[in-house]
Amino acid sequence: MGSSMRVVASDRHRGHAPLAEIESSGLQPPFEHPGRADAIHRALAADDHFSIVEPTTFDTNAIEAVHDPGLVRFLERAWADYQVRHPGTHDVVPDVFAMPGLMDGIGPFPERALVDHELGRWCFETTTPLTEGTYDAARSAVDIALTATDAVLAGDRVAYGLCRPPGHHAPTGLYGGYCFFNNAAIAAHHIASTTGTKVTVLDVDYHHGNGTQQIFYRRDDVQYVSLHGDPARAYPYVTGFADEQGAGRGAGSNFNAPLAAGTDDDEYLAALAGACEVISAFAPGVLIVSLGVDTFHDDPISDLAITSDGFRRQGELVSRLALPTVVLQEGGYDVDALGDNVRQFLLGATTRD
Ligand code: Q9C
Ligand code: ZN
Repeated sequence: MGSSMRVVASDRHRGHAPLAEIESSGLQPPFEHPGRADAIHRALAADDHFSIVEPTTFDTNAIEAVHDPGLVRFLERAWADYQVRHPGTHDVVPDVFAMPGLMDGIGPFPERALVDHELGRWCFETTTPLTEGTYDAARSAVDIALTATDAVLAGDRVAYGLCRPPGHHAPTGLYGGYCFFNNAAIAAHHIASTTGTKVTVLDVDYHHGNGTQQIFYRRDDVQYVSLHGDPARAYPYVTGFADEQGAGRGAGSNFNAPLAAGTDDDEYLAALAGACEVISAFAPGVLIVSLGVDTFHDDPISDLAITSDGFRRQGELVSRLALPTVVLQEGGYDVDALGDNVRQFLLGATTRD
């Protein structure tokens, strides 16, 4: 490798620090916690193939180009608003979800100023608490994604953004799945809208990136390609099936590869090779990788069987696309292996440098 890979990271992620998470109907310590990003940071800082830089600060324009501005305004003040009626609440979670069925036959869903009402309007599930520093952490993750993206647009062959919280479950107007702002989608739209270049988001996280799929489903300038646990058994259950292929102008620009439980390195790499053919046919100018390493065999919330060496092979395969590449962190919950697994993917991804 000619020079070290730029890693964009910030301590601001630590502000998002939930005490608990409702996982498979049980209340327990959160899988998505600050120790994750700290572990990745340590592993990359100890390897001189990487040089760690702070992000630039961006305003909300790039976020609001993808997300409902109402979601941004809500997340900015929701935790503080909640304290007024419920003083001392550490983890803010909705108790009522504003499901359309509540208003069936009555009329359009009303907008209300009460934060308890608004929580159920903007949040789609139970595992994603708001804490005091969540909004600042989510903004820092976007800053990281955009800083890594600008490095690639300025000529880096590969750059990595250590985003936390992750982003791929957040659609235009909702948060959930540990995600608040869709870092990868914001980066992809930023590239497509400022350069006119077609972009592919390749999502290798264990979970289907329902948010990224939704944001680009009707667009032909951003392709979404995902490998993930089959939603017939895996979160988020509602999306990620193979027959979701895009619509309107975006028909054919969405590709889902649902995988069986126990999928190993060779089987995964065969599916990834197929995904790379789909990407080559789309002919993007820039690639964004939503890098989840929760496909790891020891991950506590997933059921695939990828090894650390498998992540290096994934990176190598992606590098053969020979595209300017922005790698952004999504999931991965085996904290002991997390740093090395990310490092292996990134070393593989620089094979051609
Ligand atoms: N029983 C990311 O990896 N919990 N989000 C699943 C299944 C939420 C994962 C519950 C998983 C969210 C970025
Ligand atoms: Zn995941």
